[in-house]
Amino acid sequence: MSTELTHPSIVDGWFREISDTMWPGEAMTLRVKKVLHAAKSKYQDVLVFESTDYGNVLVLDGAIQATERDEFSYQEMITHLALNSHPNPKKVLVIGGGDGGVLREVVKHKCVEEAVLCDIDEMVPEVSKLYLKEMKKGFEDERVTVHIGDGFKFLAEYKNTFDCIITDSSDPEGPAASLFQKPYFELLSDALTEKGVITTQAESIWLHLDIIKDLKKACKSVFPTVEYAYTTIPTYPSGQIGFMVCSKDPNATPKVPLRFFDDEENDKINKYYNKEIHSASFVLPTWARKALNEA
Ligand code: SPM
Repeated sequence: MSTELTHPSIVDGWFREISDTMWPGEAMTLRVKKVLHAAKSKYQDVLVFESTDYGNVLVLDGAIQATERDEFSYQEMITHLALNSHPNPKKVLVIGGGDGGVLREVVKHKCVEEAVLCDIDEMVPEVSKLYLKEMKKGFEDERVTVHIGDGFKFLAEYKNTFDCIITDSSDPEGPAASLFQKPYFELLSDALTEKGVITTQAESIWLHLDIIKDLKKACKSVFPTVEYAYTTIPTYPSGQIGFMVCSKDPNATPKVPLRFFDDEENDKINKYYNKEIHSASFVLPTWARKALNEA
């Protein structure tokens, strides 16, 4: 007799994403068809469920990381904003991103010769390979190497190595908080080549302006070029999430892509990103622009 999996975040058939610190007083809810995986890894609570309308959903420590219906908007933007702001990215590192979605986007760039992923939690790639059929494609490219371990320790071993580094982190609570602070950006800068570019998950202007301001200050204390861009995504709190795009090149202009996919190719391989949205994603509403200009 098989026992159906359950999870405390699912009540009356609805998953509820509650956080009193990151998005107080609001919660995304998704209707659950079936729980596919519910377990504690060495580092976090890992839940995968099939939803009625958003496909399979990956949830870490109670926070939605990706749904099959809208994940592309986050993964395409965090990746192509970085890679298309570099003149010729050959070696790319992804910190976090164990679901493989960002890797899938990195390997769309033919100039990339090597893509390395470092995630601390081996359970995330494992469940992705089982339940997230589009995201797992990231692991299937022969240019990809996966390293399971601590991003800080991994980075400390590399100097002047990567052309782009993408940090696909969880929210800045607990261990992930260090990925939003100056020492981390110093490590990234050291691991980058001369004109290296990073993007890092940079939260929502609707909910986290103070976090974004502090993050921008930390980035600016290390990188000469720092800009905030964003994407829309229905299943992240407030439907919007940003990225800090930073370059070691003081003359870099991330708002204008240095490279782009031609329109025909773009429409075949990307669902959200295009060269127009690359530039448009840096245009902020007035209140957010004012707040971030002061940072
Ligand atoms: N590759 C996708 C992983 C997503 N990485 C984390 C994004 C954090 C988003 N913060 C909001 C999470 C709550 N839904």
